[in-house]
Amino acid sequence: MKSAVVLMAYGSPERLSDVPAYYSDIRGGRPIAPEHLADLVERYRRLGIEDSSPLNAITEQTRAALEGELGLPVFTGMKHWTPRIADAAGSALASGADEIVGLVLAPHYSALSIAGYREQLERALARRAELRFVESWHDEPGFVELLADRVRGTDAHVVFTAHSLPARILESGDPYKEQLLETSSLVADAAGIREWSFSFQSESPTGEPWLGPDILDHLQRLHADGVRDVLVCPVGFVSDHLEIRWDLDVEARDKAAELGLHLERIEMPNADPAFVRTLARIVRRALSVPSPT
Ligand code: FEC
Repeated sequence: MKSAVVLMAYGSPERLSDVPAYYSDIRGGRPIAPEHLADLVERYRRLGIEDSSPLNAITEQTRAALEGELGLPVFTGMKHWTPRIADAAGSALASGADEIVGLVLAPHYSALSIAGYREQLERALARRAELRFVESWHDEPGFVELLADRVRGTDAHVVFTAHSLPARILESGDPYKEQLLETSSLVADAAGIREWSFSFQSESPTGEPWLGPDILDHLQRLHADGVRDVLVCPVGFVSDHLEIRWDLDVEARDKAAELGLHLERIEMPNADPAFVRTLARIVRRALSVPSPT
């Protein structure tokens, strides 16, 4: 069989003028309050996305490095921007692949996140190739070790974070929260960290309850408990993007400063060669090909 990889990420607008269409894609056509759109445009403006879009650039670096590591064609597909997942599927089929690994650059499964990537990919492939879709890699040893290396030796209280989701996911037995806590616990154990906790971040104004605690409230609680140094380890994301550079580096930092807390965050995995080797290992396993030891 001829194999290829479709490497999927959330996607990010390249220009401020892209933001309305991007936001509308995220909302799936549901209405957007003008003040929410204005607020999002302002966040992207202050991040300087007209000059560089970190998520898209890092995803391309990761794609190229993974292709080199695997010796297989790897195509990028974005959930909410271009190149779309359907474009990547088309390119993979055009390369002659009849076996395609679908890998999302998000380690934890939820019906409200990973399932959406899978649907887009399955629809585009329309059974023209065998799909080996990786549902979750939240306990992948290389990923756990990479994060453990970034928190090991700290004296700070480690706060693991991930994107929040509407709280209704818990009613359907969605594994998202459980997988997040499992990654956090594996990383803390591997690094010998005793003082740690978990909080969500990046809740969206959709008018329904989201999973908490949100990091901003959580920092307040930690401060009240006497914590003075915090190291944030975002386990639910793998690269620098709006939710990292704005929600943590601006909002959470501002909140910490207001409280008199010292807050740092780990470097994201981005296209770190050790991370790319871990992704390659996941792909090889999906293809039932042994990895070099
Ligand atoms: O850097 C960038 O330009 C993009 C950063 C970005 C990432 C990301 C990851 C996740 N999201 C997840 C769930 C939701 C749900 C909604 C939602 C809304 C937004 C909005 C922006 C946004 N998300 Fe996102 N997300 C990123 C960006 N996300 C912008 C819209 C405005 C706002 O909320 O500020 C609510 C949708 C709705 O309204 O119905 C739900 C999850 C992840 C992590 C997994 C993944 O990466 O796929 C889950 C990166």
